[in-house]
Amino acid sequence: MEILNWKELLYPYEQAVAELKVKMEYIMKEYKRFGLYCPIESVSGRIKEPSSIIGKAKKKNVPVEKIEEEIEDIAGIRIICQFAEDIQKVISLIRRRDGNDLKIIEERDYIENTKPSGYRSYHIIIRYPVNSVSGYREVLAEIQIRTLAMNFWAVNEHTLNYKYKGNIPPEIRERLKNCAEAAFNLDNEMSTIRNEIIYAQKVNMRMDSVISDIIDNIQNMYFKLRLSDVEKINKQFVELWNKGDIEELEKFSAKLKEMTEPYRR
Ligand code: 0O2
Repeated sequence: MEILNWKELLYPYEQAVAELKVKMEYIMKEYKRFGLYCPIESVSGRIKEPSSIIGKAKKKNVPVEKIEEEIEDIAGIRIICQFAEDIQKVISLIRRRDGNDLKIIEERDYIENTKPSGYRSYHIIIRYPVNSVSGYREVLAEIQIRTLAMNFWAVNEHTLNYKYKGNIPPEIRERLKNCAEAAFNLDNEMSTIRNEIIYAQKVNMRMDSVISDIIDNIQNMYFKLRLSDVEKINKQFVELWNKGDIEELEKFSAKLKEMTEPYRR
């Protein structure tokens, strides 16, 4: 195989992964900012190792000069969702960007069409534009979308595949298939209490936000009011906090905001 300038080859992929990660993280931030449930649990990205690129090129009979065109996952982004239903939402969010900041080349649904190994995940192959000081380029990238349970299985299976160089012993393969089945059932079971969990997450977010507002306001009062008055307010806050009633805490927070309004001008 011809010698490649790996640094030069991989740089635009590195940039693509970094930009795509930031874009996904901003989607997450936007959901949080509006107090909405976010279909993305976490995002990660990686550049494929040169040894792994060479291995894949050899396996697929791809000549060096065609690596960039034919190895689609040199740049990879992984989006993890809490629930199987969220995957569809994430797919829609990505499809909406098609023709804007990325171009969808292919979609592979390994959830509907589970691989014989038991692998489940949704893949979207994209073409992504990279602008750098050396000019404009387009690179291929693979976006993998899967649930926490699907990921748990895939990460462990990948480790075993690496150890056994793709020849996992049949008894372990069998166990992995059982694990894939268990992960599938876990996703289904979790889906039945999805609404309950989403509601609980929203209440937790409201609680975090109201408590940090109250603490900020009380903090400011220490500079403006008499110490004994602030301590009285602090005591009321601790009592409400112990009760844990979100509505009462929100009313209390609104009252404090009103009280501190004149100092903020
Ligand atoms: P890595 O180390 O994760 O980068 P192929 O080699 O034909 O299976 P192809 O044609 O590039 O792969 O596309 P495919 O099948 O969509 O798979 C691309 C990636 O999906 C793989 O990259 C894995 O990350 C993941 N994947 C696919 N099948 C499996 C599987 O059975 N188990 C696990 N754990 N992951 C899988 P790489 O290059 O194989 O590996």
